Amino acid sequence: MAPISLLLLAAAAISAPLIRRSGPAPELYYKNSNGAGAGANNRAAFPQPARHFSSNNGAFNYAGQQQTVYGACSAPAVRREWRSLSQDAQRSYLDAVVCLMRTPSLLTNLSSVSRSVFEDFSYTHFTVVSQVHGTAQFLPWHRTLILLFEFALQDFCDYKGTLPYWDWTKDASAMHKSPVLSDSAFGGNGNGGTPSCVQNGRFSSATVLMGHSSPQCLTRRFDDANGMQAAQYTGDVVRALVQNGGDFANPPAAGNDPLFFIHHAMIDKIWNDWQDENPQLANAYSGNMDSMNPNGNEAKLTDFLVDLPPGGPTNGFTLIPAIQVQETIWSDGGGWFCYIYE
Ligand SMILES: [Cu+2]
Repeated sequence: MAPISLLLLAAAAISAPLIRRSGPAPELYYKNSNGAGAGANNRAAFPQPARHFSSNNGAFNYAGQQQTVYGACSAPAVRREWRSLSQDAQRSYLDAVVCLMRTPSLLTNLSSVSRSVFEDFSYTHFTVVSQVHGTAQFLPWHRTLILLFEFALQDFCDYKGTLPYWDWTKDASAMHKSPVLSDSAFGGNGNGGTPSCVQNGRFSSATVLMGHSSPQCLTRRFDDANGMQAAQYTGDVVRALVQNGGDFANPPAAGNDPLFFIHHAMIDKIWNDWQDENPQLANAYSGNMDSMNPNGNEAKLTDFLVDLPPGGPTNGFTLIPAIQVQETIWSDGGGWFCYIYE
């Protein structure tokens, strides 16, 4: 992304009011159960779904899932930037994440695969990593993963809030001063050892599994040597910051770090902002489906989101429900997708 557009985004984030999608409905959007066409003229026709999953059969259960119908989101949840939450709200978010790390896995009872519901997310991400990075599904798939994570916090850990996002542009000039990376929040950089363990914050005693042969400390290795101006916030600089080492730097292991979810909420917000500024392109979707075939251009709005492969150690249990890309294109399109960013 060009530096200038990030500057504009940063400026817009400071003063932007809450924005509902105002562009055209995706042409391929589902029709509702009465057969009525989708779109603004049929707004009231579809009920809000019981959007949370349940676990009463010991697995992620999507029986309550209803298809997304554009315009059916009448009361969107609002996601806020981390530092605009009260201390109490920050604490309850972190409490809920810790709780999810202590909630036994619903995908498998093999502790070598996934030990908790939190790790069900990092395991799923780990397993399908080549199909959801460097591919067309990057934005819709991560949008959905973090939405399900938000639901899991609410369903399994009684979390009353929404998923916060981390506007890292606010921290670009001094990452080590970020309140996100403070003692009372997500903790800061690793200790520089091998592994470079995070030793402060709410997750200093957590152990992580994906991408490691056995459980080990959560690791980070940020490069905070050069203060950055927002104008210098280029892709290379971001890579130096987050890809210098540690779990977050390695896509298969990235889901180990609780920062992953608030970081992807920021990415998701940027997608939203871009759609608002480019309504004629807001439904655009194309590209390759596998990072091993970068020139493929086979992706379609009717593709289903990538899920765990059949078989494997989870005995057919999966996290990602049958959702088509077109259902995810609008964060407040309807059904489960009913949130906006402040
Ligand atoms: Cu990812």
